[in-house]
Amino acid sequence: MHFKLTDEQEMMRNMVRDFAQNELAPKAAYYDQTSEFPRENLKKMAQYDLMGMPFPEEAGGAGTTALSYVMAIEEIARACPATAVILAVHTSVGTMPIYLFGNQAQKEKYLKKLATGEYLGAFGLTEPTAGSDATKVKCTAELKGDHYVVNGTKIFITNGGEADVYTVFVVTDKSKGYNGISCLLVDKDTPGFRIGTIEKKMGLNGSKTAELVFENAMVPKENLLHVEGEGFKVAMALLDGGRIGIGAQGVGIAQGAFDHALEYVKQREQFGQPIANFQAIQFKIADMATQIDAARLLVYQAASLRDAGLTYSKQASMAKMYATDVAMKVTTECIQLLGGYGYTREYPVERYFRDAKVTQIYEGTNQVQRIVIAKHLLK
Ligand code: COS
Repeated sequence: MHFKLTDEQEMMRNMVRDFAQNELAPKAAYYDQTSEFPRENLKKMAQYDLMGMPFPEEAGGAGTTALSYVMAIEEIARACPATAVILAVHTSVGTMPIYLFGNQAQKEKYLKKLATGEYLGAFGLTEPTAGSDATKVKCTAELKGDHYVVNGTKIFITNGGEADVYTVFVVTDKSKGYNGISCLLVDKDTPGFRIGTIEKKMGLNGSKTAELVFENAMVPKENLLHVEGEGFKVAMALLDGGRIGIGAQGVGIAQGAFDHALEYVKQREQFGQPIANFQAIQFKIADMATQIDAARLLVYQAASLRDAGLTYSKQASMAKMYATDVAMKVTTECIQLLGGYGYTREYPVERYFRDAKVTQIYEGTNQVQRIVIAKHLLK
């Protein structure tokens, strides 16, 4: 086992760190306060070849490993968590399905545009009655002639209303349970498809979360991804990869808040000295740094298994669960370290705290991660 990054990995991480700190961090509070979608950040990330990191160069991507990908997501989340989730969803569950399961025509139509950042991708699985139990999808797709006629709604869709193409999970055969779920690629201007409610959220305000509404939406039958009835397994396989990305986001959020808290305790004086001199503070920062490193190692482990072509479902869930719990714990402690200032918008730690919360919820709640881990242990 090697715990040291290669020179190439170090270089890539430093490049993304500099980019994120210089170009993304200065406007993170602005996007949080205005809820404006950070298009400008996406354009910059496209210029740095970050929009299609894991895809081969001939497909418009950068051909990076999963390990380098998670390091990049971590650095972007450390600077601007909302931008990190837009990118992570676009890449790992928005574009990856087309790369892994798309046919030649679908790849030609979508992959390059997504990988170069000309298009933005999204993933539509959750419904009002199907979240943790993804088998209970009710959105229907009936094949009539050359089109699937789609009816139903999807909720809590990251990049909803901003994406150009959506990977949407639908029931094509109700009698077959999860073996009757299929996956369709839905263009944003599909007749009968519209964006419904845009959620007002506690955090990650720069990223859009929307309802997708299908009213006799006409999706061309050639937009079926993979084969009918395999949609549930496609979704589960994609979520394994997506979860490593959310774990990386958790590490980045924790590290971003910690960076600010560490600087603060060195500057802030009470009782005639910097509060960093007090053991009560030192114990807290030691615990936080240890937890962040442990989370980072779990995320890197899951990504390395993926790079090695080994199974990584259990480790992806462990990484996602642990890293996002650490993000919540560390951001909470950071507010405590800053005291009254931590609770104000003058300092960014309250934003990291609000951004952290949803990482324990999306791409499978952390309770779901425990179910996945236990399933692997007990089988
Ligand atoms: N990769 C590929 N296939 C998988 C898989 C994975 N990671 N996990 C399960 N499958 C397959 C199984 O092999 C099984 O196939 P067979 O019928 O051929 O045996 C099938 O899918 C059903 O698997 P299982 O019985 O484990 O499904 P469950 O309904 O018990 O799964 C959980 C339960 C909770 C683990 C699953 O529904 C889940 O992960 N839910 C959370 C979904 C989620 O993250 N939602 C958030 C919204 S999307 S952002």
